Amino acid sequence: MKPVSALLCLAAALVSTSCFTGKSAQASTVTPEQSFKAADLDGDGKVSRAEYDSYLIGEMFARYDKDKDSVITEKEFVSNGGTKEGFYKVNTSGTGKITLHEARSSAAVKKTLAAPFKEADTNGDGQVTLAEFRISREKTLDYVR
Ligand SMILES: [Ca+2]
Ligand SMILES: [Ca+2]
Ligand SMILES: [Ca+2]
Repeated sequence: MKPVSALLCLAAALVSTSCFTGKSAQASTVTPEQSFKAADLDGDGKVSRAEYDSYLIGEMFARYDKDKDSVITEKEFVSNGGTKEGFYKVNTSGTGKITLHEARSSAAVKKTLAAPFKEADTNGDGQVTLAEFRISREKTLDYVR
């Protein structure tokens, strides 16, 4: 199965805003350290897969939910560069509105985030350190291109 490109934009949330703004030249004001700290929920200096997913999905959700009503509509999803197919892959309830809970529990989203996490975790111990995170930033950018 081919990954849904719109969902790959979630992975870009950590490293770039280009997927969402369409302006790749626009530099992000968020440093890798800041992103890493935000992702490391328990503050142990490592980002686990669960923390990684949680952070990226939260970021993605905030970006897609333009009107901040805590749901992503099909219109919001598509206007952010997503596809209808991608939308209904996440919106398993078929209500036309993706909730944060739905996004977090989406198998499609988790599946999409497996590859960038694996790339980031260069020594394969299931945790991403800041050093690994720094290296992976560039790789993730390549991945989502
Ligand atoms: Ca952690
Ligand atoms: Ca909304
Ligand atoms: Ca690691």
